[in-house]
Amino acid sequence: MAAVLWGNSLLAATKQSEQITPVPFNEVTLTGGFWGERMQTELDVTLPFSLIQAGPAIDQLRDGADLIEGREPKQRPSTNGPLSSDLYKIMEGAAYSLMLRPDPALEAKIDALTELLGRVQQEDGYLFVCHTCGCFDPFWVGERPYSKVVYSHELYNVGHLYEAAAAYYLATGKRGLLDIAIKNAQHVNRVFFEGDPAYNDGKPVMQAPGHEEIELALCKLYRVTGDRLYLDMAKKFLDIRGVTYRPEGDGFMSPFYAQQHAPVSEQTEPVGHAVRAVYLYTAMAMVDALTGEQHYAKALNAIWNNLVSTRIYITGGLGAQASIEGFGPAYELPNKTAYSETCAAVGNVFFNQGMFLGSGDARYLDIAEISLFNNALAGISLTGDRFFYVNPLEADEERHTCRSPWFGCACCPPNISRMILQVPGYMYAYSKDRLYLTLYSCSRTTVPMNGVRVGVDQTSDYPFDGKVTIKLTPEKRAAFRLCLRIPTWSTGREFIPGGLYPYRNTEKYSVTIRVNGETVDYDMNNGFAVVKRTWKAGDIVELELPMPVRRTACDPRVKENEGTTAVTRGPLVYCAEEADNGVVQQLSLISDEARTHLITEGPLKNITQIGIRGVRVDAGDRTPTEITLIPYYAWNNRGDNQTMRVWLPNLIENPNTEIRCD
Ligand code: FUB
Ligand code: ZN
Repeated sequence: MAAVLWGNSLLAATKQSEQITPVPFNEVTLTGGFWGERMQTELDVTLPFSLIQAGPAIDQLRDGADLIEGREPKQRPSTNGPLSSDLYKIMEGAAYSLMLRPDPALEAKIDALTELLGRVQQEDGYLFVCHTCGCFDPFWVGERPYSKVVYSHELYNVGHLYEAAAAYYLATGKRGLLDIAIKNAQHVNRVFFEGDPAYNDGKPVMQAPGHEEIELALCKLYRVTGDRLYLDMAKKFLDIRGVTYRPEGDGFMSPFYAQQHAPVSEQTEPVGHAVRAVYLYTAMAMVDALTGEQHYAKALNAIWNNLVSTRIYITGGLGAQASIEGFGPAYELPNKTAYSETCAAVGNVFFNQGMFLGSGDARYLDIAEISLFNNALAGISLTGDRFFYVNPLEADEERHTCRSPWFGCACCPPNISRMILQVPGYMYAYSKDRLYLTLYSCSRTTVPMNGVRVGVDQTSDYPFDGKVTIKLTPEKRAAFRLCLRIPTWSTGREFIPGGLYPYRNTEKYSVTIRVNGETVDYDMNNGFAVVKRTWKAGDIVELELPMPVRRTACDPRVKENEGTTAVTRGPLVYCAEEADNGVVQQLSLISDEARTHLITEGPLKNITQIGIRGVRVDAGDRTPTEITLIPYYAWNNRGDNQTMRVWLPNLIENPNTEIRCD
């Protein structure tokens, strides 16, 4: 079994000044707190629930296998192409869970599914049940395998299979699923880059898939097998995108939809379908990291800068237009009709985590963090068994939103689920003489610093409290730099880097760091407070990140948010919900006066809410009121059809504004 586990994280570029290695999620123990609770729900509820919900995807494979083997299936296999990708994501999540908590029954289920996949996979490695068993809609997947690469999802599906296979191999050392993935990847290489007489008249297909995913998955296959073929394939798929083929038309045939309008190394803005885009950018960052080259760095920097300054929601969500599930023009960020698909926020975390590991710059973690805590987490209920696909920033009496137990196209539930399982892997990283704390949480790990094993024990009520206590236990005295992430939201003038969301109340707050009770000086470097000293067992570091209630404005070019304010605290975006406030479209903010309150019972137990002074306007009457705000991720957990609003009319700076009750 491979000795090194990178989880979903990326190995950093070797050409940067220092190589940053993330501590893999299964080497970090959650010791309670926010993520401890979420992980418990994930393991106890979400995973078993997802496996039940994956019934149709499993039936599709079973019926397909029966048909292929000449038996009468229970029913005709479904023609829904992407179904198996959802199952693969669940299998990937199951693999992570097995690393955290052994479960022989779950392992047996994954083994049985592996066996089923082996029956469906063709002798030559092709794996897409719809074509193999002849149950397909040619409009979506073409008449023959790989005859409609622009939409068919054949490569998207197997990409998720590779991710599952890599994870399951690392979790169990079993090769079954990995061998299926390898057999398929070698087949894809023949068909797309060499020519296989059985496909495309023997000519190499040489076309990038219409839904990115296989590129980043091939990088993972490379990492577990060490076989360079897969990294080369990932790079080839990236380099032919927008070069060997450009669709023409609208919708999914637009050249922008799947980022095929230009060679990827020349792209400058995020365009098209948001999930496709962030999977592409993640793969570009991974390939640069794994090759140690900077093929895509210029493009990635341009795309990232444009993203954070013109097209990201304050919740970290991506995708303003439902019609393409993707990006609109700069500053088009509608609230009620925001698409902000859960998968896009999950992909945004992958992308930004990769950008951090390639650069050591904490700005990327600021974006990863707000996408995770706000848009991504909103995608799953607090009970772990209800989901959002789209994540609007406002719901009114006409446009309600309900959580759903699953979806016909169920990409989102297993995506947020597999992400939560990997969150411990986003907490620590290290380089030769730097120990990075990147996401604060109650957790414990051991990090190798210059050959000395250093125990780290962290306690914190983050994200509700900015105090973090870290106990260091090096095996022997060790000199290294402790790098504590200082998020943009804590001291800067804005919520996230990029200029879209400046704070209205711009008081300066400072960070305090104490070592063994004494305040210490630190250097700021790339968004980290760096404390350099020789550490000994039992040293206690206390970090205090200021976490006042902030009123956050929006760049005036976002017309939708004119005259409004969002309330944030720490990395969390807050919202007003009907369950606390009645119809929230009647509310406006009139003062900065705010107080926080920890909820101790009910569905929102352990969540800090905010009370802020406001006014209710109903039938022309203005009534002063305290507006109750809860974290955006926690909305719609107290019944459906709630009105909700993130951006509230702001009468503080604009006292004469007429209040709209639309
Ligand atoms: O096409 C597969 C997935 O379904 C996409 O990533 C999502 O946006 C949804 O359309
Ligand atoms: Zn999705």
